[in-house]
Amino acid sequence: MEKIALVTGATSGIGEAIAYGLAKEGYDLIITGRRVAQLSRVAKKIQSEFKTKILSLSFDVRELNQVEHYLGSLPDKWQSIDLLVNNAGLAVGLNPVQQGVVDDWERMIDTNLKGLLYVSKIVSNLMIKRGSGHIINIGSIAGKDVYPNGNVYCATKHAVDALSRGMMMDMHKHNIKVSQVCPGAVETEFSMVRFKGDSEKASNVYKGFQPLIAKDIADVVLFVAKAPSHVNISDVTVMPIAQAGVSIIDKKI
Ligand code: NDP
Ligand code: 8X3
Repeated sequence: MEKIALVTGATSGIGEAIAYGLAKEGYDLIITGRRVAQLSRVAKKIQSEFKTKILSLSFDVRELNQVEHYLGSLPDKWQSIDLLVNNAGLAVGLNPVQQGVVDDWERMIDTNLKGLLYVSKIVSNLMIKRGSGHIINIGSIAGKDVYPNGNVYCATKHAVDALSRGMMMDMHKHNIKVSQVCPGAVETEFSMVRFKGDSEKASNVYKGFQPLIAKDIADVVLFVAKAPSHVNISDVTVMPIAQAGVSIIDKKI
């Protein structure tokens, strides 16, 4: 087996691009996401180009029993995970707290925060047994600052920021690196999910400037993953040139 990477949320966007980039680098892959057809599309695309061995696991990171079922009983040869990319995440809705939708809040908190924890607990224990590993959390510029109506999404990404630092303290004595990559605006399915399928609202987010593409973030994740064994690039923020802060985007419209 080559080195093994587990990428959560690999069915679209940033996670898909990271999986592709890691395959190109020679990693074998465990890819996850809820959408079975999308997972199979990604696996086929990668395997049409590379000799990558792929284990596709379709589960919901919010469901502890599903996470434990799939990751707690991995076939022996897939347990030696060298790299975990905690990417699965989402924003749902954009409202002031007083008009917040509780179900939206729960989807964000359960996915971005609890899901990341459920996956990390199991995988970090596998890494600790082997005495090495690397965990890269996909945070956000929304984990460094807040914007109007972004309240709960920003809170979950601030939590990822805190967790990344806390996990680094827990893991470094086990020779496990923990890093965080924090993107600014990247054009993916993110805004379609946030606006619940309203394509006009979603496409407006990226109008009037050149956003990042998923590959831009994948390239940074690969750079972080490929650092020499004594180097941990612990926190990287990546924005489009038109963006100078979470809500400072120079739009030419
Ligand atoms: P996408 O919507 O394209 O991808 C999100 C991925 O997360 C999908 O693969 C989705 O898979 C997976 N996912 C969501 N919920 C769950 C769940 N409950 N269980 C399992 N998998 C889940 O958006 P992005 O690629 O943009 O988002 C990836 C990460 O990047 C997120 O953490 C996001 O917060 C972060 N980010 C995005 C930015 C952007 O501007 N796009 C900027 C900063 C950070 P499926 O639906 O198949 O379950
Ligand atoms: C996604 C970036 O600014 O839309 O994390 O919240 S933002």
